[in-house]
Amino acid sequence: MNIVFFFLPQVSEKLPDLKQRGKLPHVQDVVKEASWPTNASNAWNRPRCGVPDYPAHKEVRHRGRHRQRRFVLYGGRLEKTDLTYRIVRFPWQIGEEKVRRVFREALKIWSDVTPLTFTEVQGEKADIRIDFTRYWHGDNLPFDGPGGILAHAFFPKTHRQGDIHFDYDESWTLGNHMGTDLLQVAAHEFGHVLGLQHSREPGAVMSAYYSFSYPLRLSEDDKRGIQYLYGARSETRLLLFQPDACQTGFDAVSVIRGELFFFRSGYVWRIRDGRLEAGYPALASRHWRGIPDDIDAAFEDESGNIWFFQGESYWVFDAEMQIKGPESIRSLGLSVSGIQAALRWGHDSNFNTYFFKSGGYWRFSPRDRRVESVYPRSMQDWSGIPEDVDATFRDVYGYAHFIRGRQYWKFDPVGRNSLEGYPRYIGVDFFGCRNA
Ligand SMILES: [Ca+2]
Ligand SMILES: [Zn+2]
Ligand SMILES: [Zn+2]
Repeated sequence: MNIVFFFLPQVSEKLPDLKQRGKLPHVQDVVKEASWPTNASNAWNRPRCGVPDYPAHKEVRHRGRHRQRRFVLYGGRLEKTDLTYRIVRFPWQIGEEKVRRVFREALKIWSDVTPLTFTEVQGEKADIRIDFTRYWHGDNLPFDGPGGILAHAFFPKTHRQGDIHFDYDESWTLGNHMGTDLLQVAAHEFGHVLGLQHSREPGAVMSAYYSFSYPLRLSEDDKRGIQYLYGARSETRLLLFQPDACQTGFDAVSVIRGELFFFRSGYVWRIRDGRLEAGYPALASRHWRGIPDDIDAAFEDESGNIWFFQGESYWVFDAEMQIKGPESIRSLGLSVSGIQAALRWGHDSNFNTYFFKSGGYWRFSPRDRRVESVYPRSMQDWSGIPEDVDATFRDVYGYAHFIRGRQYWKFDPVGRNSLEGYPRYIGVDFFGCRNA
């Protein structure tokens, strides 16, 4: 069956003369794209998405406490959250591996804030199909050559659900102004395939008009829209997997303002004077908004700021206020990503801090914000400590603790070796668990 066309003008504050309210067809079963008159004003030629804007009464209007939501839903969502995608044909300007990376990145902004997952498949059926086509290409929604319409996509619960088409005739490019940025357009079209309509918020990824803004990130409006459809990621995930301190290992541990904080999978345990504080474990995001669920390492610097690390990025907080991040850890002089542990080792006046990863460590000066060398030193300097540690911290007496799995080693700052009788179990010594 072919798709029925109708023409629906762009409703825009900037083009009040073009508003044509009134005789709009029933939007209930609209499956089509708009086609634009060629003799209209130049405004029509602004590069944009080929999916039409729907009239205002389809807009979901909720009054939040502070601001109105402006995202628009088409009326459905995909019925599963673990999705596959396939790239059928590629643009000629960009190498295939790079194109793959672009689509991964464009999907990630949606999966970062929802329970959605995306897996690329090749040569088999996929939930989302990405193609580069020209002019008439089989869906009654022809492209128009260079400029004008850049791409279009089909909403959930329509008969071409999951299809995304890019106009092959655009000069696709990445990260510069020499053409049309594939990442930006792809992120937008994925929003449609997942069920989002155009947003009226100018800076939104889901704005109908092409824009170029790096780094690519969802606006608050985009985020509310997609979470309205699929829910938020942390809630769905974390409520399922609250770890048991007697049974789990830890992502990171740090003393913060004299109290000991253990981190695991988005949760934090807070220990003061050897006792777990009431109300813990709690969501780490309650204290530090915006840090990832799976941090790699944390430490408190000499001015009491707390640093969090994850993958390529780090964040710095002054108490609960973020003052930096996400920043690339490369700016600290590291050439690896995913450090495993961070230790502030207080016996020298430079407040040196150590980063650990896979049998090596780096000395870092928080004052200079720089590791002394890009090359790691050998873990043999830490006598008796295993090569791969998950977390480390220094206690108030000056002992360093190194954690791996559910066990820890205690390191003597004077003798510079691991104390006898270790490793011991964290659960038993810090959380009062009966046995390990
Ligand atoms: Ca075009
Ligand atoms: Zn669009
Ligand atoms: Zn098409």
